[in-house]
Amino acid sequence: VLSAADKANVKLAFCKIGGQAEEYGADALERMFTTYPQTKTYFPHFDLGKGSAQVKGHGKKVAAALVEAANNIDDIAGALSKLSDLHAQKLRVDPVNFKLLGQCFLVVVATRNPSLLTPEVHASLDKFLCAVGTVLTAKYR
Ligand code: ZNH
Repeated sequence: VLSAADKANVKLAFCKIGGQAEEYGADALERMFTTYPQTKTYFPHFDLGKGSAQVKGHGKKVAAALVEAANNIDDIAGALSKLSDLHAQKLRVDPVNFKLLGQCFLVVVATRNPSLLTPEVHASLDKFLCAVGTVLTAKYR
């Protein structure tokens, strides 16, 4: 469960990431595909080469969903309800992959903005990314 301090840390982090969120999203995806190649199997229809416009476009969508979740941190399930339906009914991504993408996102934050990622913000962002993954896999059956 996200504490009041976690919520404040997550909001602060996304505030500082600001307009660069889409680049963070694309970097996180690129890292996930390289570090965990098995994740590429969900994107057979994508060009996954370095600098791919499709990966950039998808990074933008993923980042927008994370920003939406951060902006509605007291009701992440409500904010991502449609996306949760999509992942459960259509995409059926194995839940382990959400942890991998979450890890990659944290590494990207650490690389791009090291001073932002204090141990406290790290812990709060980790909890937040887990919460998002839980919401997106909640309707699997
Ligand atoms: Zn997912 C899609 C988000 C994870 C896979 N996604 C998607 C989208 C979004 C998202 C926003 C778009 C939708 C529409 O269009 O409507 N994701 C997300 C998030 C997360 C995720 C936020 C976490 C954090 N995913 C994930 C993973 C995977 C995935 C981990 C694997 C590996 N997705 C996916 C796919 C898709 C999506 C495959 C589809 C794509 C296309 O376009 O085709």
